[in-house]
Amino acid sequence: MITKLNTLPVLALAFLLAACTPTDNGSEATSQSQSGERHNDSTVVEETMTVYKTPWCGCCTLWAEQAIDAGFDVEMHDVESLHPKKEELGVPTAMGSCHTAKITGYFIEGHVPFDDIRQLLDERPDARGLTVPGMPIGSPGMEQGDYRQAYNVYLVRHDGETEVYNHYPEIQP
Ligand SMILES: [Cu+2]
Repeated sequence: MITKLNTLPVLALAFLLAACTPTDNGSEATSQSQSGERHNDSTVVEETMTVYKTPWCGCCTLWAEQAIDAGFDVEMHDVESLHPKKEELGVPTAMGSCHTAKITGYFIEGHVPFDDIRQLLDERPDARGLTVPGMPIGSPGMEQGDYRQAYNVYLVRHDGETEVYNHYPEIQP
């Protein structure tokens, strides 16, 4: 039982990394026009957001670049393995994604939309952080045309309990 639980996150992570690489190559040409969008509502966020990612993760970089465009002060760190950081910050293994960020005591796991991070910093709930598990198509940094699959942003409480913080419905272009 224990060995099964231990191998599962590793397999999930390998899948995530494999899934990220093709989108990286394909989206390089389009990332320019996307980051050229104007964000009129973006007031500067004072707190620095530290982003931990593996060197070969393209969608992680796209997300971090969009965070900068959205007014966040971003510091990027390449790491060989994200597991120690996820463990330190209390990201539930079943709810992980391709990159892990930290801002004022909260973790931000995966492709979390930036308005949700702003809301978190405004509300300051008693929690560990926010996560978008996996890598949903159409989340920030995971754009594939105009399609968006439905996904949830989860708030992870200190006891490990999770609740839906925001829901993004499917968009069919
Ligand atoms: Cu990703």
